[in-house]
Amino acid sequence: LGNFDWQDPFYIEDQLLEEERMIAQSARSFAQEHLQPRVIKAYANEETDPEIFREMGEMGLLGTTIPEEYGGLSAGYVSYGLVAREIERVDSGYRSMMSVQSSLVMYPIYAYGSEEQRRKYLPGLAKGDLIGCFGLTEPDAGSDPAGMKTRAKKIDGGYLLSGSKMWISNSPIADVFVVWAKSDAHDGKIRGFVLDKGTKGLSAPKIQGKQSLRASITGEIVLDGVEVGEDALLPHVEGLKGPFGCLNRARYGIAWGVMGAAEACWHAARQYGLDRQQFRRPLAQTQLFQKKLADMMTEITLGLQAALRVGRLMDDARAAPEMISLIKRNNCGKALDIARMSRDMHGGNGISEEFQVIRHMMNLETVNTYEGTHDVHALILGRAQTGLQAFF
Ligand code: TGC
Ligand code: FAD
Repeated sequence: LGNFDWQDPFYIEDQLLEEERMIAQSARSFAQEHLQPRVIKAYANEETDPEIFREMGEMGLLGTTIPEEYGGLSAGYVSYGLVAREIERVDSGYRSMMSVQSSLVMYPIYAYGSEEQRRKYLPGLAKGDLIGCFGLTEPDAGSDPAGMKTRAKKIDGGYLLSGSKMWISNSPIADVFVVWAKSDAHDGKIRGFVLDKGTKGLSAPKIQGKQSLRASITGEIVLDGVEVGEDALLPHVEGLKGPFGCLNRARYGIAWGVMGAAEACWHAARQYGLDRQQFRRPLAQTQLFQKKLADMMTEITLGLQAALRVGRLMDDARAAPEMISLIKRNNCGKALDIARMSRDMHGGNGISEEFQVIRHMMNLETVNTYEGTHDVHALILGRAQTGLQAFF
């Protein structure tokens, strides 16, 4: 029989290719050296340093799966997931910045865009010289994006866009806006548009006062009669499968990312339990404490193994959206439970910024909600096994 490694019970590390291990290692060094030292202050002050995009770009962490000829890394989805895990080990907000840029902005431009759009935007987005955002959610259309009110009206030589988007990561600092609207020129079907910052009628006010994901800036997108040319339309997709094609990738990355945040909380709880004495012995020498550590280890190990399995299927082009719903939902819910448990195991210190677990806990509330809430993914999985849709 083999040895047991408490940090990696199923030898996930062994199941990775050499290239994947190297990408994970460089993402880890970057996250620990460049992101960890600034996150406590950034979160406290609700500040996002846009320079982080350039730093991630320099490390090759933006557009990991996009071909090299457009500035990406031509790596697979397992590599992308490993990057998400390492960044989210520090903070879900930083992972959010990376995953919006990679899966929700670069991917649709690559997959649905014209050659001109690819060449115009992808290299700058990969370097982090350009910052992107993705506008699907609206004030009255969140879980039900088919209910969106944003419209694209055909005009001479292009389109007139009107409407508003809500809760959009990166929007106040974005240069490139991927926006979804119902187009009257396409039978009212949903179409994607790529807009440039500075276009008349386009603005992106910041949403202030978030108590979660404070290191990642969030805003609205206001489209007050924005005129764009034909070249702004993403030509190669129509309908909800456009935005969902991007969400599949981002949700998959989140399933890895939240396991990074959960690992940070687990390791912190273990160390705290070894260091802190009560009743003349370490907290870690109590049955209740050890049971909680065992639960954390179990859920994280299973969650990582599941994410790796789906990543391999993604790389083989065999992953179904329902598999992604399963791991997004499970891993977010479990990570949130683990963060709450770790907060509790730290006692009073658990509420202090210094111990960091409450920041992960607050962040994971958002991650459990965005990209399809925990319950919406349950309904997707319910429909998949009964053939009955229970959304309405
Ligand atoms: P439904 O009838 O199920 O489908 C409509 C059309 O869309 C297609 N489709 C998919 N295609 C590819 N992948 C998927 N996962 C797909 N899901 C659906 C479907 O095949 C159909 O195509 P067609 O050609 O037949 O028309 O649509 P519905 O309106 O009943 O949808 C229900 C539901 C709940 C599944 C869906 O609307 C949903 O998932 N809602 C959640 C919304 C959501 O995830 N929003 C995310 C916004 S972006 C974000 O949160 C970014 S945060 C990023 C960060 O900061 O990290
Ligand atoms: P609602 O849809 O109103 O849901 C409220 C509650 O009702 C939830 O518990 C939900 O599960 C439940 N519910 C909804 N429908 C049903 C049903 N049929 N049956 C049972 N229960 C139901 N969006 C973007 O487009 N781009 C972004 O970059 C982006 N970034 C975000 C960043 C942050 C910090 C946050 C908080 C959100 C972001 N979002 C973004 C929006 C996010 O995707 C939505 O908040 C999410 O999809 C849920 O929509 P909602 O907030 O309108 O909630």
